[in-house]
Amino acid sequence: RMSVHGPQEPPRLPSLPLIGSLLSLRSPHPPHLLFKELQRKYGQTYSLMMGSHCVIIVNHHTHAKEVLMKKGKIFAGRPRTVTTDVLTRDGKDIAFGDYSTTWRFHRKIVHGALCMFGEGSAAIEKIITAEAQSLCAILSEAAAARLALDLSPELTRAVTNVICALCFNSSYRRGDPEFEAMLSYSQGIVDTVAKDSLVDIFPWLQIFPNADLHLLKKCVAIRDQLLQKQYDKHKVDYSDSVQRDLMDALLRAKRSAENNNTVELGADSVGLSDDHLLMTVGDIFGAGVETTSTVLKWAITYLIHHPQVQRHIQEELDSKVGGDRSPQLSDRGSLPYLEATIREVLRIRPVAPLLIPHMALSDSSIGDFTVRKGTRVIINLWSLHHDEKEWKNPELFDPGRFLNSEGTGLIIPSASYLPFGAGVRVCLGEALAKMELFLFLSCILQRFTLSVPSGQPLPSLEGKFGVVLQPAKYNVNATPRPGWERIKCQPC
Ligand code: HEM
Ligand code: PLO
Repeated sequence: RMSVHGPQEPPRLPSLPLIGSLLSLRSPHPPHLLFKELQRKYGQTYSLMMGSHCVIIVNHHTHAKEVLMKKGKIFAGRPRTVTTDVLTRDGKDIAFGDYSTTWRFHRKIVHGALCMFGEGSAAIEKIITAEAQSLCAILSEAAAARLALDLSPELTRAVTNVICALCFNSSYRRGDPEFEAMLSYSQGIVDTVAKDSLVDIFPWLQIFPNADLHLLKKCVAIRDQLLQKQYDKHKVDYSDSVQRDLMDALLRAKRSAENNNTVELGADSVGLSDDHLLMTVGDIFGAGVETTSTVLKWAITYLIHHPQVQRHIQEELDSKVGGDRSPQLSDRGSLPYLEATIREVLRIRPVAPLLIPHMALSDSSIGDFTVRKGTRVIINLWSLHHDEKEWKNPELFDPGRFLNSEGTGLIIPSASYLPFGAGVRVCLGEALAKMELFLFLSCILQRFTLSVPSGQPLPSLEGKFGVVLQPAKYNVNATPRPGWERIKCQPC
């Protein structure tokens, strides 16, 4: 659709105060659903005012890819907001920090460290597998005691231990008070940070309940203490000759910048201040915990709704892995149905349904629409993943979408699929997350069948919108599969 009128503004919503209050008053629909609905009236790309900020909402994959990939560098900015500034000491992190040389530098260091300790290392596979096995031992215990279990804290601890190993070379035991503290502060942050303001809203003082800001500050203070403790420990033990984890990698970069010792290249000037280091680790730790555990919870929720999918995965596991050993990463290629299921979970319930808001760093355009520097751009991934033209019956959970017609090979059936974003701001943890999802789910389903206790309703599929889209909590029965009764499930 070429415009004959030259540059034009995207359609703009008229009743701005209404939208603002809809969002802040928790309209019956969370913003990703509301924004999808508004397409009917305004088209796929439209704009609205939030306070004094112009925000463009993108609902279609062609415009989304233009923003993220083709013009990725122009739209790589991040707007600053009150809550993210509290969390990140004014944007000194990767996810919420604006595009800058400091940001690029940190992304590079983290990327390198994740390759070294994550994707590329056999050690991380061992760590994940061990965590998966000890998770299974807990399920086994509960099954023996005929207890239904809220899996959420157990999954979170397992995932936390993986990211702890990567960031701090440490781990938490069950019942560790520091872990319990972490659980509750992190939930406090998820509940309050970028709340409604991923679609950054109105003058904060008017709509932001003080109680929320207070809670956020309290939770951030506890988190910061925890990060600081790890930082101090690492500084004491640090040696140039061994890099144990991400913290060491960052410390090494800092030391090396300090040794350069010129005024221009000092550690602070390239953004290697203590604050930057702490906030970067905090990002990876927070993202590492909240995203992966959320996807695992969604996966289990959908598996409980679709026992036939569970059976199909188990049959695949039985025939390709068997019962004598745990699944390993090298099995990934021979378990396409499990991979397809993971892809479908990431489609139907994207962790970050609006990604993180982007911002135009210079005047530009999206399709025929002009976009001024400073405009915020929200990619509605929910719309992409539920586009009826791209996905048949989009609310139906069907892993088969991601398989070829013989059911033997994986496909991406639509261009309207970006669970990890794309381009300059693409997720840094994609490879790690996929390893974890595969190893945890395969280990659990090899040994157990998951269901809700008889008489209980199926868990809700409606997510709670926040900085991540979370499923509600419920209890699960894990029934050991034949041959996987208690004794075989002890952690090795
Ligand atoms: C950013 C998805 C796991 C680290 C993002 C974004 C998405 C995403 C959609 C936003 C992209 C944008 O704003 O354009 C996911 C999903 C995950 C996952 C679906 C799990 C299945 C992880 C893990 C880590 C991580 C395990 C850390 C190890 C990050 C970071 C960013 C990010 C640091 C910010 C990147 C930037 O702004 O430059 N992720 N993520 N993610 N993710 Fe993930
Ligand atoms: C989760 C709560 C933690 O205590 C702090 C934290 C840090 C990084 C955030 C993460 C939270 C939520 C998920 C985010 C991640 C950075 C990238 C990731 C926003 C707030 C996603 C999905 O984009």
